[in-house]
Amino acid sequence: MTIRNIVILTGAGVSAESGLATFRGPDGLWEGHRVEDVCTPDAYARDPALVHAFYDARRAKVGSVRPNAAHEALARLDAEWPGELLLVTQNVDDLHERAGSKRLHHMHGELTRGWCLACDRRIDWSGPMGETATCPACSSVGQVRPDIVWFGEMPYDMDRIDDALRACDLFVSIGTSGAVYPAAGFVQTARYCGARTLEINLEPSLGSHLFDEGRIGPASVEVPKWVAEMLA
Ligand code: BJW
Repeated sequence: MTIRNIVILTGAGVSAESGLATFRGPDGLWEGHRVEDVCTPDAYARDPALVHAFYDARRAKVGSVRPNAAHEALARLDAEWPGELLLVTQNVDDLHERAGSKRLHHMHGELTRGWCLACDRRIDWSGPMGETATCPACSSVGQVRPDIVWFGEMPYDMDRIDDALRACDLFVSIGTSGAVYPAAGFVQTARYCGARTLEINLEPSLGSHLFDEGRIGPASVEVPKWVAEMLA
């Protein structure tokens, strides 16, 4: 089968070796809270200080880490692959773009963006946000929340992702547990439309039986190997 169009999905595992905690691993709790208890609109309405503290801490941590060999290899594939390619990340860190990826979509939002609930604008954000942030666009105070897709909210640009999945010849899932939808269902869409499917993970994910091929190992080793094969 000739491969021209590729869709790649990444999850927290691709950034783990840069030093960012995954959500559902042994280090997956944040100060005793499960991600499902912090990353919801209800949790934000109930305790905005807690949710801001979670994201302020993660924004600070991301600023202190660097892309690893997996991010770099995916950026190389983006630069050198002659066909269509879309890298869809569930991650809210900016390590893919810092490595150089261009054809990139953050389906769960970005730590470096805020969303003003008063004027509905998305704005670049660095440093802490907290409960009393002033919107640089409309000057409202205390109305800016992290521009992150929480449980029960619609991930960004699903139509674009769906079109890419339906047109791809190869779907590759890297470092994601397959616990969160709609991302966990991408493999089924791609398969249904005739794509070959590959999973790269430290251990088989919940949906590993849906993939044609699984490569078990750290992303920093397995992704550069796979990219080298694709570009050979
Ligand atoms: C390595 C590695 C190394 C480690 N090398 N690998 C019941 C059934 C089905 C669905 C639902 C349901 N009830 C509710 C839903 C829907 C809900 C959902 O899926 N809930 C589940 C808990 C069941 N989903 C939603 O609400 C979503 N919205 C939605 O569905 O809208 C309606 C809709 C309808 C139709 C079409 C489209 C939409 C929104 C989901 C928002 C998720 N948000 C979060 C938090 C915000 C972002 C943030 O703060 O960072 O996103 S949750 C959290 O999980 C985060 C992640 O992006 C996401 C996925 O986690 P990920 O990346 O897979 O991390 P882990 O930790 O789970 O796994 C890490 C993996 O890496 C592991 O496999 C390791 O082995 C591996 N690994 N080191 C390679 N070195």
